[in-house]
Amino acid sequence: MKIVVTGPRASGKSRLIHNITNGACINIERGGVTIAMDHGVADVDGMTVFLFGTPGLLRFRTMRKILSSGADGIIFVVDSSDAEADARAKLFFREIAFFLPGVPCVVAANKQDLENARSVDKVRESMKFLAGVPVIPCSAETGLNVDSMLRTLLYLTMMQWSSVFAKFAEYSGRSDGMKRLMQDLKMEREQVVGYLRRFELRKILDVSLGDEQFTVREPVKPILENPALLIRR
Ligand SMILES: Nc1nc2c(ncn2[C@@H]2O[C@H](COP(=O)(O)OP(=O)(O)OP(=O)(O)O)[C@@H](O)[C@H]2O)c(=O)[nH]1
Ligand SMILES: [Mg+2]
Repeated sequence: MKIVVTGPRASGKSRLIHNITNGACINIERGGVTIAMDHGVADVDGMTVFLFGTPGLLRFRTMRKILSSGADGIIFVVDSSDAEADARAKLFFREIAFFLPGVPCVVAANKQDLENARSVDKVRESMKFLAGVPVIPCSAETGLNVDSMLRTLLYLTMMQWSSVFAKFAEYSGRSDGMKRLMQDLKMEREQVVGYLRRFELRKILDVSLGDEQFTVREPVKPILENPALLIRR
């Protein structure tokens, strides 16, 4: 899956990706400020998660647009300890809703390890625009709730695609796999090929277009069949 990590400057996006990937990530930065992107790959129960962190300076909008393209989920990071950044967060929230309408999102109410961190209720009260989106108290510094926040998002993402993924599971490895997908999803070949390519890139499928076949990759099978496994811990 492709997950974009966005939010205003200094909210902790880079630190969060560092935490999720145990430091196995790149950050293109100058003086501690991201000027291009963060990138890291994580494995969650066999599912490959490609993380893209955006620059938090307003002027890098084009970079954020490029990084957001095709994302399956959004981690929106806010600084729970800095109420003065809330107005900026609103601008970034509008921006990501514009780039990725309808894409599942969770809010990381970050920096909960700090003494002056606000509770989730207070964060919600101050940032009304977060209504309807899960807000999870976490700390990129200590790792508090980082795993469950990511799992919640992956679960929401899997649910969003559940009707398509159910068909992937049903027709995986079958010689008429592609034809069946076209029939069941009522789609043209081109569209189905687009889906197959999308989820091949995200390491959910192996695709053999010549044979009109695809297979669900072994490590993701259990989650594809039962996404609730992601959050049942
Ligand atoms: N105490 C504490 N500090 C944090 C946490 N997350 C990030 N920080 C600190 O906050 C500062 C900014 O963190 P970054 O991860 O660089 O923030 P960013 O959102 O990537 O910033 P930009 O890329 O400039 O937009 C750094 O000094 C981090 O060490 C946290 O959960 N707790
Ligand atoms: Mg950064």
